[in-house]
Amino acid sequence: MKIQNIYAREILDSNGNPTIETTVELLDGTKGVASVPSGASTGKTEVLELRDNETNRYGGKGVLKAVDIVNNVIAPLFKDKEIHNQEEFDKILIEADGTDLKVKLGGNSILSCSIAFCRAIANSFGIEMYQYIGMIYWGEKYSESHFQLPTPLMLVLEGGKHGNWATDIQEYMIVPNIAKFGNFSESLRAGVNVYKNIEKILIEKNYSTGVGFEGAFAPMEIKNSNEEAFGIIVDGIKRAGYTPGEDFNIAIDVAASEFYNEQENTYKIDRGQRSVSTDEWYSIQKDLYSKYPIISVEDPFNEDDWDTWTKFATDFGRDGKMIVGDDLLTTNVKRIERCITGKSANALLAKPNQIGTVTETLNAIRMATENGMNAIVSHRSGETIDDFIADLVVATPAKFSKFGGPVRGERVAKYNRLLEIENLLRNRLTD
Ligand code: 2PG
Ligand code: MG
Repeated sequence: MKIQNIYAREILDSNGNPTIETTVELLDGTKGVASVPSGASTGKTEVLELRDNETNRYGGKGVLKAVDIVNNVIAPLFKDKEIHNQEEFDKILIEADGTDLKVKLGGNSILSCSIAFCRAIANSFGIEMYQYIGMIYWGEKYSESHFQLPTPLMLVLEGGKHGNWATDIQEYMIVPNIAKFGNFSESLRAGVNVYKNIEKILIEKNYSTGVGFEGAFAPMEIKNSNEEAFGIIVDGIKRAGYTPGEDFNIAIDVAASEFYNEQENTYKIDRGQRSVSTDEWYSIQKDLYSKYPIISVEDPFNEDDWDTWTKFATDFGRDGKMIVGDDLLTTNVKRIERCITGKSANALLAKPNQIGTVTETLNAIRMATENGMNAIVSHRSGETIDDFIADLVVATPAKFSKFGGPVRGERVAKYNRLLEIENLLRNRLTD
């Protein structure tokens, strides 16, 4: 496949911060356009998100340098070049950068090109994006039977950095029992029902119903910081007519590195009012989680504390419960390898922009799932309407999606794409 041109521009993400959108044009006239998301609670070992750092423009968050790199450094690498597949495309980018954290060209510049190329090829073949990703992932073992819709971890309450610290825990999600609801669309519908009932409960309590970065409620009136949130969710599930622990379970993202104080080696909880040691934080969490139907805990401890992670994963990560590494693993095969050896977590949160290319994201999912870990494909708190991650989760063995609440256009874009794929797959089977 010959590349005709690659070019980028600066656009806005869902938080009003600039991000990059890139177009890859093939010689046959087809195009692929992609834009990349941006995290707020980022892991230390993520690839570099290249920003202009010119404080008089978007508070330093402009991405004109990244745009310039795509237009004037990356585009010439591919001009009139014959590229055979995604791996070859990504390898050229990885080698041109040459650093572990993509500090030369920027992870955002590189990823926008990688996804745009992936989309251009799918368009040129006249196939769906998930089919092309599936071809890359499965190679000779490619079969449509690998495709499956995920169980959505649906965000209903948010705090931490995403929700003005309404709670210490960053994300509270409901997990529909997809076997019980029968399929993805029914699970989503039931999840929206719970979401709406939680809204009613908040209104009755005179709590605010404004949403945080990812489309879930972030009521500052919430008391007792974390525990009340669990109570509200359980009530919401019941009020919608479902049984907690059966129809719906709960998943959380603690994002503990965000309130860990390195100097003191303490966790600052209760909106920063109380400092507790690692051991205390461990037992507070264990107590809390034993009272509610929690089946997945993400980032319960600081991202460097591998030993405590291992202890917690052994202790809590049993009976199908997931201990999810996000900041711990940063979609990086070296860290996933360490995690597998040390049994520090049993699930990977896969985010393409933590590592910078489609190929490396697929490698991370492969390493995790071939070694008995679950994989969850995740959005970022700053998103665009790009729906690549919906196709990604369908094409790979990742069984879960984390795409936020069922409101805000940039979140709904991913859910709507999953609904579309569900239809496409259903029609194919009945063809
Ligand atoms: C997370 C993500 C997505 P952010 O911590 O899992 O919810 O947040 O994009 O801010 O890193
Ligand atoms: Mg996280």
